[in-house]
Amino acid sequence: MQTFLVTGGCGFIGTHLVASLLADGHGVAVLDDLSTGRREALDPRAALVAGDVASPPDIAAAIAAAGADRLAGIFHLAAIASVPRCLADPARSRAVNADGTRNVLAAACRPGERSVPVVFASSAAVYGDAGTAPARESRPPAPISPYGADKLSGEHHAASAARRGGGRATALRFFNVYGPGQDPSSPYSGVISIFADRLRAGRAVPLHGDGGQQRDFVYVADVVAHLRAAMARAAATPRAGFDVFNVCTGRAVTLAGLLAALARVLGRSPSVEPLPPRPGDIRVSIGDPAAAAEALGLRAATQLTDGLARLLAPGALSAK
Ligand code: NAD
Ligand code: UD2
Repeated sequence: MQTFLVTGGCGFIGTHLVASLLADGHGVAVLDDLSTGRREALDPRAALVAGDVASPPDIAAAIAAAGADRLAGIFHLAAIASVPRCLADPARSRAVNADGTRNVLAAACRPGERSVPVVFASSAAVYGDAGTAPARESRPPAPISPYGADKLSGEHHAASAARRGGGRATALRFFNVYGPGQDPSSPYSGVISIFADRLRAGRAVPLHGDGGQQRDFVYVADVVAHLRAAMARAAATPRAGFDVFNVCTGRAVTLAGLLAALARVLGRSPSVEPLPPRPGDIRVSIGDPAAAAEALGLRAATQLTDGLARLLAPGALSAK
């Protein structure tokens, strides 16, 4: 049994990660400011510290709650996880998504002391709108939103802290994650949960732009498997350093194609509420999963129709 700290552990991906760690008998402490996450979504076996990753004392309190001596690693997921929200408040985006990551890494990688590995959520948004070929990690980043720029800045802070402090940091660039527990009532939620919720209720789906936007949708259980594999790899790698891997399927789906797939699974034809294109929106976002497959030994294998069927199972499509 090991003990881990999960920042953002009350959120969509965080609650799935915490459940997976607890199911394997590990101890878990969570640092979450409950801005989008919900206390009730967290398994009571995890210790919750309500606090902010933008505040170094809050991070220290969470590490103390986990038990500094027995802490095996930090999964850092806390962020403002929405492109429009970061556009609306770029100062807070920077404070949480860039400086928050710097703070977590500063606490984990301490020159001359025991460092703990950090695996953290970066984003496909760091690539920006870089064309139709699947993005490899070596593609020069070109973010087009404060969200993407601050995620990239978080990567740079993590890399510099790991090199300087002798620790190990792994950035996972998640593409578009979906699955049970993503709150469909928020306009800032992922498109799949919003579309599925509206379709199931027989309402029109709000479609920004022409529906030709392409995304690489990755099922949340596959994301959790990548997080855990990256932590296991970091723990088994004694040398200090920084790695970055995409978490994606390599398959492109247009929003129009997504609507058709959802309609098939639900047996219902969609009506659309047309909306203007969203500022800061990427047109095409597809990743190359080869580097993660090679280094971590796994692939995001869940097919979209299987993932949608699990999402649409009774009781699954709601904030947990
Ligand atoms: P989420 O909003 O459901 O979860 C984020 C959690 O972090 C919430 O519980 C929230 O309350 C908490 N949080 C936010 N700001 C905080 C702060 N300052 N201090 C402490 N806690 C804070 O989002 P999610 O979809 O679960 O995303 C998790 C991570 O994955 C984020 O870093 C996000 O940027 C990244 N990511 C998500 C996707 C996706 O498709 N969902 C894609 C790429 C990257
Ligand atoms: C997602 C993640 C973000 C991130 C990025 C990686 C969410 C909420 N955000 O941003 O964290 O790291 O992927 O590139 O998961 N759309 C509609 N109607 C809606 C909602 C969205 O048409 O009601 C469109 C939107 O304009 C975009 C696409 O659907 O073209 C996907 O939007 P999103 O908000 O689900 O995700 P994205 O790609 O902006």
